[in-house]
Amino acid sequence: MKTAARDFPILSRKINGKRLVYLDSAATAQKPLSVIEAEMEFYTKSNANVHRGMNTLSRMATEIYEQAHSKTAKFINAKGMQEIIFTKNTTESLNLLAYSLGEKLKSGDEILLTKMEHHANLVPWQQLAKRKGAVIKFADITIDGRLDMDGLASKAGRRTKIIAATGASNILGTVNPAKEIAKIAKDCNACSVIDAAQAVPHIAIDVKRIGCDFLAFSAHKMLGPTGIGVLHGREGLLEEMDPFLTGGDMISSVTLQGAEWNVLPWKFEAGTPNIAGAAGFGAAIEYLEKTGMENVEGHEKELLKYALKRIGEIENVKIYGPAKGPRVGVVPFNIEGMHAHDVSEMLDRHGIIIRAGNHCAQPLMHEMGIGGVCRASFYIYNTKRDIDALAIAIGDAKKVFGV
Ligand code: C6P
Repeated sequence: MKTAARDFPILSRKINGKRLVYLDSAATAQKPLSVIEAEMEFYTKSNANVHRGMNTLSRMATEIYEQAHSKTAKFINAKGMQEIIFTKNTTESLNLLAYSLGEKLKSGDEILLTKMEHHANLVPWQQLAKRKGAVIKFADITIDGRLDMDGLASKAGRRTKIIAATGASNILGTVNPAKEIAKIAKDCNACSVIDAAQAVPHIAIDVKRIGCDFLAFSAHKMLGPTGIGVLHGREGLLEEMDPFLTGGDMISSVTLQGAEWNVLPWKFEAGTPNIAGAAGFGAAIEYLEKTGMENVEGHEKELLKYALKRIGEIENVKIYGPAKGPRVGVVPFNIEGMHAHDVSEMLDRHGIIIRAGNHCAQPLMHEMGIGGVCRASFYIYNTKRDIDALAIAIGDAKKVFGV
């Protein structure tokens, strides 16, 4: 992708005397200058609290903050900013749901998840099930790393109240059929929740087309700042839910006896939010829109194809994940005879940043029968040259370890 790498200042630095090759965007993406500058501009020109003062600065801050909501709504084709709640990250968005949506669950109700979930879309539901006496069921994964959709459909039934699934796996890269999952939920009157932390940054997402009830994602994985995340929810459902956090700004009136809630989305945004983060997030969305999500997707597809071939050719390297079907730019692999952490450390010596371990998805590791895995993940600033560097460094690591 022509534009990308030079827009990202960090990519011109060296690591251990070598060119930085950043292959860990699934953990967090690097930031273009426009995002860094948007945060700086907010602090240098408009810093004030939002929704709190009839003064010029507060009005400017409020406008920037609200515009970021509108840009997000447009980016995923939501009805409007009333359906966009800013949180700290995907994890907080899913916890919000497990409390606010989960409140209506009763003993014996069922929550349907999958065996490829990140802990963020598993532990909050486990806690909810404990509080309410609900039952959690899991859809299986096929041998080639896809969701067993027939199994998922057969496990959904009269008692199912929530179906929560990842839009794209952070380890396998598998893109799940969110529209079909939402339809299965709708057919049994359950709410659908899509953990789109690894989907929104990489593929064009249209919540109206998918038809899901809720969608969660993080700004930091899509070129934006850390500390800001999104929960998209259907307006009618958000109206029915009580807030998870309470306090300032989320109320319309308060007496000593009680309180009335503010309108959406502010009802779910208690306290001073991450305003500078929202300014940066708005700039990140603008950057992705200018690039075009179809180009982001196309670029990653090409890199993925190249990486699967290039890394797949190396002897004693096992690559995981589906051989066919939609998949984001994530390559999980292990080198026979080497611990994933050792591989990661050896690659670091070459200036190559990957992630190794269980990637916050221990049950999936268990399903795959492995303790950990190396993961190279791509984004718009990566090139085939980065993959060549990875392949050479893997070869070198094997030599050093004699495997
Ligand atoms: N996965 C990874 O290296 P937060 O940390 O709240 O922004 O995102 C949580 C999360 C939820 N769902 C999926 C599918 C994810 O991949 C992540 C974050 C990172 O894989 C950090 S553990």
